Amino acid sequence: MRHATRFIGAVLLVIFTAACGQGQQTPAGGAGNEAPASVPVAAPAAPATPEAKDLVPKIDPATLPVIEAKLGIAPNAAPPVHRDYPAKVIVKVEIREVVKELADGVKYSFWTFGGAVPGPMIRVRRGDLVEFHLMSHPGNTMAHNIDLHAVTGPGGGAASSFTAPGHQTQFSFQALNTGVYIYHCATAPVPLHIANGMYGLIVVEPEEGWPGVDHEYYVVQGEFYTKGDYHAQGLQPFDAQKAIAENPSYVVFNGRDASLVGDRALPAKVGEKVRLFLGNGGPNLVSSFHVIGEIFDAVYAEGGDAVSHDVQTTLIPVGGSAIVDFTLQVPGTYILVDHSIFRAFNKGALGMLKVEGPEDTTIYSGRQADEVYKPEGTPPAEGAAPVEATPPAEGAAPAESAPPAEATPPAEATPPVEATPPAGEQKQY
Ligand SMILES: [Cu+2]
Repeated sequence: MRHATRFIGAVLLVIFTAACGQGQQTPAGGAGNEAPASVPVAAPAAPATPEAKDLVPKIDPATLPVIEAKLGIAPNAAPPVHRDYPAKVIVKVEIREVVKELADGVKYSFWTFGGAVPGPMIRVRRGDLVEFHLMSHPGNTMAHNIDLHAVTGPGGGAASSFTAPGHQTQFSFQALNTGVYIYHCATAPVPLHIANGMYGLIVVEPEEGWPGVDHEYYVVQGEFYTKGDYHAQGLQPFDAQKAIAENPSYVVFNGRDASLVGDRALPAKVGEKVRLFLGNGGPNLVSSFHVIGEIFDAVYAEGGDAVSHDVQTTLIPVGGSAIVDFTLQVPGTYILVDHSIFRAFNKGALGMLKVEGPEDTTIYSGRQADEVYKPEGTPPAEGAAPVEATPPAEGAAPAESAPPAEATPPAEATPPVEATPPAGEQKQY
């Protein structure tokens, strides 16, 4: 059996190598999907390169219905498009430079799309014509623009949208590709504009839409470089040296420490399906996005249309995205983290999803035992009183649902329930 597997593997390798070779013969600039007719194709059932999507049908802008975009304000996603025809979608976004809280007692001078970090979530349908209006509040001090990664065209719209304070600009683009795309300011110095919070997501739905879910949330990671350390109080200026060294004081979701914690946790119920539209504005750090205690049923990796199933942690590149879908079976508090874990517990990259509903003790039992463990041959400590297993204090939250305050050990660092031997085995000690 093992030999057979190896043999099949070798054959596949040969076919794959041959197929790649053919791909290299494709003239540059071609779609590369079809081998020349004269070249024999070794594996007709397995195309050498992925199929290209159908081209977006031509549109006549003059005949399109005109729709004002409904934007999503984080953590709420923009509503689904629910349309089976292309439209001209008007998007209006105002740039505002605002001083807001980055953490409790900590202020920062943000540059924003729409007054918040991230900027509003924009949602259109593949093939739509997007008419983009960028307004800059007269009180702003800097010129800004926008580079939308969903744009096919130079600069993603940056040059066409360069907008001085007290001005408004307009350009349009057709959304040719499905996916979840970051937008950001691209005015020099670009890193500073992004570091100050100028990013958000534009989602281009496939023509047929995505499967429906019960909740769609909008979460964008980004880091902030302040002169003071994490939680140093007062108005904190930007620290260029920390930014160049990629050593942020804060790594947060939705532009603020604890933006999804406590009363601001994302709500859901047992039995519901949740979809997260995830982005990473950076400016520097790739995110290893994980939800503690959940497995993603589906991940649209990098916001594209390739769907992976049964994923624990997904990478979100800077200037990139992902969609994750999962169903909730068990109530409790689920912790959203960047699994580069010091960021989660020491720099703010931590959020919560609070799930209410009935327990299912088959799927997850909760703690079944906590008894004294004394391996054979362990001498009793001199004069030590026998240690009784201490029941948790009444009213104390279980580790899984405890809000990880600074001094609280992280949920993952607590002795995992799985490590506790079943009660039957434990009795032999
Ligand atoms: Cu800017």
